[in-house]
Amino acid sequence: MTKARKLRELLDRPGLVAAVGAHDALSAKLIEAAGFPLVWASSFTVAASQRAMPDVNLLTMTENVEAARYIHDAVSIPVIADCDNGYGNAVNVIRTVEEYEKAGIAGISIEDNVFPKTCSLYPGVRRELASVEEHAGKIRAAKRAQRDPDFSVIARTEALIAGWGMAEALKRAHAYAEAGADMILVHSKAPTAAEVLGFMARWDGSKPVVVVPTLYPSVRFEELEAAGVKLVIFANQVLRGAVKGMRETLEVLQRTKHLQSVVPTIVPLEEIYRYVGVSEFKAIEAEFLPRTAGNVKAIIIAAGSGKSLLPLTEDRPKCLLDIKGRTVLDRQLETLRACGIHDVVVVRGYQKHTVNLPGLRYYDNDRYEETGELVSLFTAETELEGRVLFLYSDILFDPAVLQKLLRSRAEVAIVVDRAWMDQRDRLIPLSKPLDLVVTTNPPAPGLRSLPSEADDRLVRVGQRVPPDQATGEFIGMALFSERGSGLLRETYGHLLRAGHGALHEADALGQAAFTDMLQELVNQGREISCVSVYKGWLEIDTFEDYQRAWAELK
Ligand code: SPV
Ligand code: MG
Repeated sequence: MTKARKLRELLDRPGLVAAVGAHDALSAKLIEAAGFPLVWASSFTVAASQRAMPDVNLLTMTENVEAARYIHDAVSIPVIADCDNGYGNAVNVIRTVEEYEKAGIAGISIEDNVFPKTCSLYPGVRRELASVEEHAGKIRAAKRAQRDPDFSVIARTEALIAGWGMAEALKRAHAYAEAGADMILVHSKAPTAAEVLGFMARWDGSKPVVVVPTLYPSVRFEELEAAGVKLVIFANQVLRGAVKGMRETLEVLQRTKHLQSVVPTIVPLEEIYRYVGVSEFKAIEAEFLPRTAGNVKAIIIAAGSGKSLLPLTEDRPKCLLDIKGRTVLDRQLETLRACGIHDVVVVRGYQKHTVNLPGLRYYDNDRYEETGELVSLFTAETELEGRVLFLYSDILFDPAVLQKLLRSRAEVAIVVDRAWMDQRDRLIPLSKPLDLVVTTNPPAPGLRSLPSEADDRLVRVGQRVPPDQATGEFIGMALFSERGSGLLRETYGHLLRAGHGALHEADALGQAAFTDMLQELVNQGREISCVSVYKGWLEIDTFEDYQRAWAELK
């Protein structure tokens, strides 16, 4: 439905309608968000905010139509544009209608000021009105020029503003109604509503009436409605409120020179992000831009106490174990950065004060002793949005492993080491529990194979997967797309709401491992893509692992 049609339908309903003046696209969005059904693209506020100029026809039609187009583009509700006097005579009015219709504007208002005009509100300025004939001619020209029959033309009389009296106002209103105006705007600078209410008492009702009570703000909506007014315009209050907000913020900033001092009185950045559509922008990026790691955030789960490595971990978590002068965490960060990931979150717990490298964001799971990885991950729940790389804090990996994972377009993808399949006979019985997986299309075992064309999906994962059935080992690295992160949050939310019962291999949700969540996603019918690698990583979980890392790493 066109906005011109929407405006017609809005005004066809019984009762008074309120439109609010916008000075730009953002203020228009706020007006819509506040629940108003109609925007007034005000000449007064556009001139004031965009050019800091008086409302006296200094802005050209082109400047005004551009401002109105931006306002229209930002909202789904209709916009009535204030076109002053039509920027000249009837010839100019015709082009004005053409341009505003092309811009998507639902209706325009044209006032019977001469060109150049003077704002109706300014006290003590010269006022001249166009003749009735001239203005009626402009209204006829406007009505003939419009292409869309639903487009509305409001004829505005300044007779009361100019002090020409009620009889003149009524005479002009009738003439403009006869010329084809869809509505009559009767403007008044009287300090009370008495003047416009007097107009309404004498008006024959042949066309709906519009008022702008800026200078008689005490009038109530119900009073105007009872008098039969159809449209009331709150023309400039949003701009005036914004100026007060800006001025107060500036006063505090000037006094304190400290940003924190204004934080309580300004909107959070996220609110601006919402109005300008940052999440829509991110979705477009994710769908259409080539995949890079630039927008991936890594979340490293480093809360656990690492008991299997005592006494090495007496005073530090596993991620701070030193291997030839650099910690596991240093080495992970180096690999992440080499792969283009610079946004890193660490969930700490055990010996949390020791994990404090600069440039990372930290979340603390202080209940690390009694809770599992999933609780640690959700300690950083607010970070679980966009593309997220999940990482155990005790693995070291070749950049090629991560690069392969980053190419995945799946909602959820995990890295699976296939070396397991060739080694399993040697490894069974297991010397320690491993996160084993069963997948749909594992590569053929034995020497040499090409990756399968078919996508390999996770079927089972966890430490209780029978080793003789396992087709690989989960290395502790997973990638969630924007939708995948949302899915993870939703699923966890459902599990929390459903109570804290067992989750797969865990006796309770609070103790669940990350693999229990992967299994839950699979069981709910979600596809988890398995990215195959062949070795290329180490885990530092036991003393033997640690010795091996010392031996292998430079
Ligand atoms: C405007 O908002 O630009 C108007 C209303 O035309 S007034 O400023 O009262 O003239
Ligand atoms: Mg105006």
